[in-house]
Amino acid sequence: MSRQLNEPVDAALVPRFAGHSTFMRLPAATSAEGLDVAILGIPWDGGTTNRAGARHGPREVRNQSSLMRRVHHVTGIAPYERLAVADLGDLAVQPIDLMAALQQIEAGIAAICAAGALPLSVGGDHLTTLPVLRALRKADPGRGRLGLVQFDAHSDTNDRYFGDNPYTHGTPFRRAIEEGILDPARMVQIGIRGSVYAADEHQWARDQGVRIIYIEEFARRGPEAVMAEVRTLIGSGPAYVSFDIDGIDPSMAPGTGTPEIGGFTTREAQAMLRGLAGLDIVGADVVEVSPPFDLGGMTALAGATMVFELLCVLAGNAGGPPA
Ligand SMILES: [Mn+2]
Repeated sequence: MSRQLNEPVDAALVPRFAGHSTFMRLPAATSAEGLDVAILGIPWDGGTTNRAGARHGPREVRNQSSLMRRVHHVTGIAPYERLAVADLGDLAVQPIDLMAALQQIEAGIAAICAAGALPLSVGGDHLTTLPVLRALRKADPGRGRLGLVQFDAHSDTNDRYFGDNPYTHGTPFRRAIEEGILDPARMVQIGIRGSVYAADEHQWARDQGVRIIYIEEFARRGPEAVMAEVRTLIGSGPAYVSFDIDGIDPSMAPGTGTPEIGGFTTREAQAMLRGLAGLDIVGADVVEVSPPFDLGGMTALAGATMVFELLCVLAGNAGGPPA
């Protein structure tokens, strides 16, 4: 293969606190052509129903991602030796018009798909995932509906907010099921908890066949058993991975708009992401990092680390010798 692989700026030559701020200190790219994985920001939180601020997520996750080194300490995978990766920058999404923003996000992801790259995006609130999924579905209609592995405190399958508004960060996965993008029989949500608006709030999702693993069940079974079930449930079909940072306990990730105490730890999150190895992942995101609520960048660091874990899973799946 003649494609060009990219390496992060050498930390032995330029200290990690210096230089341009890009995801993982990778080159900044203006196009996804030639890339296997495009890391990008979606700085938009127009779907947020309560405490806004996730629009500032990509910039801080970029900053904290300078702490990531080259090689995964468990798997030994050096992702940049296997995959062509770059920082594609942020999608230029305007913050005022929700419907226009959804179209801008979808168009941005569609361009990445058309270039043959896989989108690994950093939000932004969880509504950003809906236009990403729309673009992925349209990019390859022949591969069928997507499965979903969702790490989150919230199911995000509500119907309407503030009257008759169908698009908020509490509704993306209901819309994606309704639109025939996601196959609810191959959807699993892990870490769900917290008070709800109504006792039957999750019933619609359950009725569709979505597997909801509440945090209490997760705590009883642990990450390995849960991920074994996830791999069986997702099977060999295509799947998307969405990591809402509020799945992590707010003592470890306070910088998010809708924190819920009693969550999984950062270490459990890492263990779960490693358990995705072997799945046919067509795209992934880390969303809901909200720097205005963060402390010392700890939530952005958790988000950046999850991006690195996801990248290493993708690289492991790519397999084979270095290109
Ligand atoms: Mn969410």
